[in-house]
Amino acid sequence: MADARTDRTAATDPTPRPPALPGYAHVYSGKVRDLYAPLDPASGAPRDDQLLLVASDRLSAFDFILETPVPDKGAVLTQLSLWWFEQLEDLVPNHVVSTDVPAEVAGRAVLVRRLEMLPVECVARAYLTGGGLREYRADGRVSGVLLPEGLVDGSRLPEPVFTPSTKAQQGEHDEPMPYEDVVAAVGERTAERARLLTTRILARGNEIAAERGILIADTKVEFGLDDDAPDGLVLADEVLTPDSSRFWPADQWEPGHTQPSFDKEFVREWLLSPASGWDKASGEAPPPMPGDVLERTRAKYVEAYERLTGRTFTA
Ligand code: Q0Z
Repeated sequence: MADARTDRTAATDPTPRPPALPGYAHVYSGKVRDLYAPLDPASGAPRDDQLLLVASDRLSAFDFILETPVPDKGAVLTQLSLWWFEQLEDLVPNHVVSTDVPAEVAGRAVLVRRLEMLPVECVARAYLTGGGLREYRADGRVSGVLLPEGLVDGSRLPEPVFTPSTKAQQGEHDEPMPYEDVVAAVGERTAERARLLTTRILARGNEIAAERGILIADTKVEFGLDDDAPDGLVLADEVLTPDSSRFWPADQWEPGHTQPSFDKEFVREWLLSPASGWDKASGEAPPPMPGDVLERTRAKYVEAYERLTGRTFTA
């Protein structure tokens, strides 16, 4: 008989073990994704040149991983990221090797080149909100860049601004990292290239998304180093997904207050309403999502994918 105190598969466990994948060794798990190393068939040892990135259906809200997974979320985000890599191919090379992955994770996993990652979260902001807005209110700047006066929550910036942050430990929040610290960490040339690429990726993303009714307020990308790449940098991890970016519905954009989130609007609204019975300030885990909130949330991820790519999502 399983004991809920020791059974790590119990529904109450906040950190379920990632699924075992034959032929792969588990390397690391983030909040919503799992990382594996393919095993060399001859030696059985983990390869050191590749990784398998697996996106789960887990969803985080208010810094909690909700216990109800969102069906197909991992596949939608993986397919969206792959589509963006193609759209950005002329700007920057990427880490993708193959989408030929084990059946258990088909559609939501990608085999990638294992790179030496920059020790920096590369963030760019096209609209002002969140931490960027807090910085602006303090001294009129974000990440040292002087902005026009009179901007409010949701204002569009004159052009995307690079606002790098530190890579926090699991459970901690990233903190703003002054550009000069990025230079100290990776060198002038690489810092400048990362800044240029990150802002270009967001600008290109918004050019494409705006035609399809979505604004991308900000995004976080990761780069790996590769001596063979034109500028030494390779775009890695996921790119321009709702998990790595703030997507806003363009038709509801109204600077002056917090913008609704394209993907998490329904789940956040429900969690904050009396209907959920949850008190954000309690520090307790949120209750399981009702079916209608779950279905509407799943539909938003699929809608983002279909609007952006012009493709129909098929699981
Ligand atoms: C990505 C992450 C997680 C998924 C390391 N190409 C690469 N080479 C080396 N390292 C990475 C990559 Cl993408 C890398 N992450 C973030 C964590 C699941 C992605 F648990 N960490």
